[in-house]
Amino acid sequence: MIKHKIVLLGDASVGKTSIILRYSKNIFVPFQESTIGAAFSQLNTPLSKGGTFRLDVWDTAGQERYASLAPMYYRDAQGAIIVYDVTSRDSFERAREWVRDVKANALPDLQIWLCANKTDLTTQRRITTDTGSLFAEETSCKYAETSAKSNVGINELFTSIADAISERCTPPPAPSTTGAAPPTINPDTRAPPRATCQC
Ligand SMILES: Nc1nc2c(ncn2[C@@H]2O[C@H](COP(=O)(O)OP(=O)(O)OP(=O)(O)O)[C@@H](O)[C@H]2O)c(=O)[nH]1
Ligand SMILES: [Mg+2]
Repeated sequence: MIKHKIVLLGDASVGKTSIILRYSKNIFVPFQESTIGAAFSQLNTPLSKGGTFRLDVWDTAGQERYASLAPMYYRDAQGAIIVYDVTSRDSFERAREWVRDVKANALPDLQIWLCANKTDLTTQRRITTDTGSLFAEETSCKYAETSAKSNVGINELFTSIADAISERCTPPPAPSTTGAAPPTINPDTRAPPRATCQC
């Protein structure tokens, strides 16, 4: 079975659960309750080249008392969405810490999306696009801006994740040998599957 594990990380109340709910059910809950521990969902995500890709998504709890659980969720993940709230400098500082912690402890080819959420709150915004995207560039993360409330950037975020992870999991095409019989693969000499992907 193909499994691709994604984890959402970030300070409490930045909108992790709201992002998942907007994507999976197209709803927004104005007074969303804090997540306890973590919540799991499976999302069939469209790929930009067509078809769908299944993501196993862990939505972690941002409250400080759950912080010690997070490594359990990101250690063997293929992707991490590190979310901050653009109206909260503290949440951005926390996101920077998450990037550092995840890079130090996760699989080496884990891909990180830095996600600036609540962009609908334009007048209260404290962290600009330039600040967020520059930090993402410096740390080799992808950058996304979203509003779970206004449904902006959410579909694009998940499609970008599915595209990136599916590309890593798809073996490169065999060299073309026009007219020749397709090459046979000796099962004993096939490359072992990637350690990080169960494709
Ligand atoms: N204006 C606005 N509010 C949002 C947005 N996303 C989430 N919220 C609100 O922010 C609050 C926290 O959202 P949650 O999705 O529970 O945040 P969380 O990151 O899952 O929080 P924890 O589970 O405690 O870690 C809720 O009241 C949401 O309605 C957004 O894009 N815009
Ligand atoms: Mg939550």
